[in-house]
Amino acid sequence: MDISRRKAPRPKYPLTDSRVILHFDLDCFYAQCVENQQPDLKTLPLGIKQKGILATCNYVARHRGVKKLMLISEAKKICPDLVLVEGEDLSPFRDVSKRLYGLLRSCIWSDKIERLGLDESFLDVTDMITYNLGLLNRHSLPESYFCLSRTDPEMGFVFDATSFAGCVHGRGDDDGSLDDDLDTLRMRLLLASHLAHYLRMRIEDEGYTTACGIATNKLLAKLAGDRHKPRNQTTLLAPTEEAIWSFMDSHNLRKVPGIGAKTARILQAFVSGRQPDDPNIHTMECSVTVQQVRTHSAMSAPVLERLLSGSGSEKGIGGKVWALLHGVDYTEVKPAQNIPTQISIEDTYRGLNEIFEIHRELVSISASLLRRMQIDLLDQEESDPFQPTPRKWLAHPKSVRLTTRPYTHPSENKPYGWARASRSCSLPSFVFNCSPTMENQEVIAEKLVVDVLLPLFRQLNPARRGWSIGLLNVCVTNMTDESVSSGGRDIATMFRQQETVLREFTTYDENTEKSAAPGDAEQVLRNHEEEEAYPGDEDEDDEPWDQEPSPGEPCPRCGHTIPSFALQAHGRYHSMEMEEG
Ligand code: TTP
Ligand code: MG
Repeated sequence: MDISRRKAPRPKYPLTDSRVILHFDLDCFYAQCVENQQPDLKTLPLGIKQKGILATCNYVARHRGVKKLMLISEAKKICPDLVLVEGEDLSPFRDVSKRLYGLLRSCIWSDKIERLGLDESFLDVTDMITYNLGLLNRHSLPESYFCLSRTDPEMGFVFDATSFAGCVHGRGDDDGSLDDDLDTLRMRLLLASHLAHYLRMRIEDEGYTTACGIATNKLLAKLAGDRHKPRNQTTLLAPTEEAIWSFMDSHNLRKVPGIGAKTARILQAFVSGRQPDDPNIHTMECSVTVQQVRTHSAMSAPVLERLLSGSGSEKGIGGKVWALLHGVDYTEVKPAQNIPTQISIEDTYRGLNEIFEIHRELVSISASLLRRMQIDLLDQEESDPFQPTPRKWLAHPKSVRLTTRPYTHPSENKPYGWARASRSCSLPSFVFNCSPTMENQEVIAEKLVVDVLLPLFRQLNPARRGWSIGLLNVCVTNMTDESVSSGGRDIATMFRQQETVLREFTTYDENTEKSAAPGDAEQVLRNHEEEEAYPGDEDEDDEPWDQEPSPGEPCPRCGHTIPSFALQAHGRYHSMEMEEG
């Protein structure tokens, strides 16, 4: 093997002038949200259920052996007094997530704060650290002051700069033998550890505990934060490449963000001398460490490229994975986004065959979608009731996409993406005329279904009947940010147009089976919003842990083994990760 081909990737930034990245991860997020609503639950083992699995559980339950993504039946066996709370309605979690993200965002100087899912954020605080390092008085380190504002010296906190806040991985102790470069890196990270602690306490004031990692890139910060959980923080002080490699080497391959289940399977097969398509490998937990792969005598970026490239894999995958194995991550913290990239609502069914059923379900999904669009895309500023200011759309999705999938029984074990088919077209502008009243939403949803979604449905399912639809998903996407384009449509103008718009199709609505009685509409929304229930099968949905556990199936995105009946719900978590990210 030509040794130069195995050369490790170089970090882009000199280690002493590197970025400072914080990674926050809320502890057992859904469980904390529920505990804050019902504080009595804090001391009890608590699980949040979605279908037949635990989306998460609190740390009291974890100490009793319960794990995230466990089957409810299994968790109940381990911990019979586990308290279960339904976690299908994501709205309360979204609300808390937005509030806490807003708090972090308001504390940093740049807009470099990137959300990952609902409970994780990366912050690039390099500017704040460089500024505060310049202010540090080396002669009075124990009474140091961290400035949180460049203009208001009163805004800040006192801290002891002789030691790190929280845990340190690596050479955190100043034994007097540090050279200047290492000393600078150490001081930068030390300051960051105090900033992280301050931010964690601000979040605790809001009732939520977090784990935080502090390091010089996103990959290392995320891995460092995982070291001490819950309610703790870890700074990675790794001043040399070797120190970074040694930190990386201790991790299981699957723990490395960016290395998915498929990649891990191929690499595990390679280092253990098996074929990647060995069926045993498919179901096996990943047991190889980064070290086993990184230091394997035949391993290199070109070898990784050959092993991992194939249909669907990105170009340059070998170099990317080689870099990750060495703790090198050039990716920037993406600037904060006010708007999601897409919004989708879906529901699953036990085989819809009649067009009136499909029509009815599409209207209910569309009404939920319109409501979500209003929450996420309308300017949230409260208007003065006496002088109403028009609320603006922050973004206009340009496209709408319908996805359908035939029903299959869970025992058929079809993978998540099996037979999903999609069609898109332009999103008609009348959806932006939707006012917050329920009646209006139903009417506009009806028009969207008749004008757009049913035609798309017929294109996707050209047979005249016998569709047995198992899933409907409606997604608005292709957002145009109005803050950077022509200045946004204002909703008052829309209301002025509304009468004309509504007149066109009010008659039609009155004649349909589902008239837009407010009570009905509300009921429909509550039942279906972002849900994947099987209507008409309440028994099974209510007590899924009474069922025989169905065989698990590895999630194609994260590799966790999920029971087939819960795969849809789990898939929704991943799509949320993409939307929120
Ligand atoms: P995680 O951060 O993975 O888990 P957590 O916050 O519950 O626990 P930890 O203390 O280990 O960080 O996920 C955040 C939330 O996302 C979690 O509370 C529940 C939800 N979730 C799902 O709904 N489905 C999933 O498959 C996963 C992994 C998480
Ligand atoms: Mg978490």
